[in-house]
Amino acid sequence: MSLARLTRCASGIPPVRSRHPTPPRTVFSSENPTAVRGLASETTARPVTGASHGHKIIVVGGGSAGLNVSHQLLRSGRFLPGDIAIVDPATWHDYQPGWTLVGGGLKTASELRKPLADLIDSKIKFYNDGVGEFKPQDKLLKLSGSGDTLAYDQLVVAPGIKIDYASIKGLPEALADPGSLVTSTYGYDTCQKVNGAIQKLHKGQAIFTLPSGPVKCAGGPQKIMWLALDYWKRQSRYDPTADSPIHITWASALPAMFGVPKYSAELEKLRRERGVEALFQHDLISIDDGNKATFARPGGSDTVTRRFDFLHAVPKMGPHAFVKNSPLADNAGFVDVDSATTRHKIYHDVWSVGDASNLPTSKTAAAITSQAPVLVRNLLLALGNKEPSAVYDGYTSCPLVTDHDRVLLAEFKYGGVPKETFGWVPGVDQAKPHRAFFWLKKHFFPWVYYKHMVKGTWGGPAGWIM
Ligand code: UQ1
Repeated sequence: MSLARLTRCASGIPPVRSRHPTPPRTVFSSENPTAVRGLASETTARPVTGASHGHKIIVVGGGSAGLNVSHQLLRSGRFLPGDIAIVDPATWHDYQPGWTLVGGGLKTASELRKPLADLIDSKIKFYNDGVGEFKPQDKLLKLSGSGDTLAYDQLVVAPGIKIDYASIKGLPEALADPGSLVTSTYGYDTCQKVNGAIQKLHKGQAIFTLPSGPVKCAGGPQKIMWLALDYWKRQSRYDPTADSPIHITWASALPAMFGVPKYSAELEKLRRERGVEALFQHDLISIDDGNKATFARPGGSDTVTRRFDFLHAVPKMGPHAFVKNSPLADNAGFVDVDSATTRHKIYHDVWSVGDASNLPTSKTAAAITSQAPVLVRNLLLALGNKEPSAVYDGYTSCPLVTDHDRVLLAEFKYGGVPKETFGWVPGVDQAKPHRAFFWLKKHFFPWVYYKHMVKGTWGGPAGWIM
C-alpha cells in the first residue's frame, strides 16, 4: 500500500488551510468580556450580558471529533489564542477503536490513552467541565461544574454518545463481578476484563450480543467474537465441524450480519463456515443468576431466554441528557444537523459531527476524518458571512477484524454504498479479510490518530491535511 497515494486521493473538499491567512480583525481575549462584546457586535451584533467568558468558537467535546475540529480550526491561521475553547469534563482521552484489540489481547488499554489536557494546543482555552445547558437563542452555554456561562459566535457540539450500562438489567453487576465471564469491550475498565474471560472459557456456551438502537462502531460487537473464536480454535477448544467443547452464538437485534449488503454477504458466509449459531432480531434485555440471558423479540411481548457460560454484552447507547434535553436535539435526542453541511437545521451558528450528531451514517472515528474537514470549511465560510459549500457524503468505515491477523475493510457512504480506498489495487477485494488491513488497524490507525488526527492533520482516506 502506498501512503503517498493516499495523500493524492482527492476528497472533493476545498482546502481548509490558507497559506496566507487573513489576520483576525478583532484582538480578543477569552478573559475579557468587553472584547467579546466588540467581537460580537462586529460579527453578530448581539449582547452577551450574563456571560462569564466568551470565545469566537466553543467546541463541546474533546474526543475524536472535538480535538480534530478544534485543531483544524486553529491551523486555519484565523484565530488568536483564546478565540477557540474546548469544553470537556474528561481527564483521559482514549483511542476507543483499539478497545477490540485490548479484548483480543493484542494491545493494552493504558497504551491507548493519554491525558486530555496534553492533547489540546496551548492556544486553545480548555474548560475541564461539563455542559449544564445550551441556550442557542442567546448564543450561550452554561457549564455544569463552575456554573459559569460562556458566550460564543459559533458552537460545535461533539460530546459523543452515552453508554447506558443500566439499559440491560443485571449488566452493571455482572460486569463489576471479577469472577463472572460477562464482559464488554465498550468501556476502559470492562475491556480489560475481556481477554481474561476468553482465556478462562474451556467449554460451554459463549454468546456475543449487539443491541437495538444507535451504537458506536456497530461492527465492534462481532469483531470481538471473531477474535475469541480464532483464539478458542487455536487452543483446540472450538471446532465448527466436530463436537466442539465451546459453542458460539451471535445474538443480534439486527436481521443480518451487517448493514451493507456487500459486506454482510461475506460475513454471513464466514458465520456459516465457522459454525456460529445466529439469533437474529434478538435484543438482550436482562442477565439473571449470572448465567441466563433474556432477549426481546420484535413487536413486543415475546422473550427468549438462553443459558450461557460466557457473555460479551454490548449496552444500549444514546445521546447525553444535556444534548437530548436541549433545543439542539432531534426527536431521538441527537444534534439535528444538515446531513451534507453538518450545520444545525435551525441554529445556523451551531454545528455537529461525530457520535452526538444525527448524521445518518455509522458512528466511527473513520467517519469523523471525513466529517471534520467539511464542518471546518463550512464554519469558516459562515464566519465570513458565506453559505456553506463543502459537502459530507456519509463516508464511514469499519475495519472488521475477522481473525487475529486479518481485517475486512468495510468503507461506505450514505445509503450503504461502498466507497473503498483500495479498490484500485489489483487483486484486492475489500470484502475479503486481508493481512494488510489488519496492519492498518493494529499499527497505522492508532499511530496516525495520535500523531495527526487529533492535531487536525489527518483526513482519513483523503490523506494528510497540510
Ligand atoms: C482512518 O483514517 C482512521 O483514523 C485514524 C481509522 O481509525 C479509527 C479507520 O479505521 C479508518 C478506516 C480510517 C480511514 C483511512 C484509510 C486509509 C482507509
